[in-house]
Amino acid sequence: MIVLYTFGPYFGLPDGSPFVMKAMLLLKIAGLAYSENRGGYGKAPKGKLPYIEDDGEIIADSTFIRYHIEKKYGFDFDAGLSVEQKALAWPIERMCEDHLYFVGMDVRWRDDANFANWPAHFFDAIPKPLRGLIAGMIRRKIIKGLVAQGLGRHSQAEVAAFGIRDIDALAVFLGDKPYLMGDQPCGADATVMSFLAGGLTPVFETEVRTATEHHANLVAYVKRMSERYFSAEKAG
Ligand SMILES: N[C@@H](CCC(=O)N[C@@H](CS)C(=O)NCC(=O)O)C(=O)O
Repeated sequence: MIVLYTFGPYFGLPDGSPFVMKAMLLLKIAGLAYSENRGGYGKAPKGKLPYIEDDGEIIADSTFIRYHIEKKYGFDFDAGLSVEQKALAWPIERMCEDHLYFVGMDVRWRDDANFANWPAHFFDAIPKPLRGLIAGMIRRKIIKGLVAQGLGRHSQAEVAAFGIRDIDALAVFLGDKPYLMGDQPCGADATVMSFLAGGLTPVFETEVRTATEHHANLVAYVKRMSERYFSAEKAG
């Protein structure tokens, strides 16, 4: 059986990482059984989760996992989509993964209140004298990464404005369709659902979350996808 390496359920979500959630959804949409392993981070070939192990083969990165499913299992995530819809799916996914993701990281790790509310607790298992030091070190490393990426150079209000722009675009694009491209979920739904669900978690207080909550179609979409793919599971 395929093994998916995950972080585990956080923030009331099936996994704390939107990329891991995307991989879960891809496997579910393709109808492939998998087991989860929460102990793989230290051995992650690219230093990040998710990755999968399938019959001895290791595939790292959610998009490469998608390609693997398509190639090995012959599953077409974009069945029935026009050439134009397929072309559009790619920039929508890139906006979520390469822009909205960093907005979310900024909100969780740079904002003091949000950091204290949850990311700080990732370090609870570390004994007290070291805990604050390590948490501070990791936090600084992540913020440095956000500066290198670019978004971390802007004020938190400017970053939020960019995030809201992404959310508004997703809301307009989804419109009153049940799924991004119509009546059935496609590959890009795995991505969009994961990032929207992550952004809607009540754990973090953000203008982007409020903006998302104001789009009834996005809220209903997350509920629809959740019920369809995660209703049997209990998120932590
Ligand atoms: N492009 C990768 C991104 C994966 C990624 O950024 N994973 C994050 C969690 S959301 C991670 O493992 N971060 C841990 C680290 O950077 O040390 C994918 O699509 O799988």
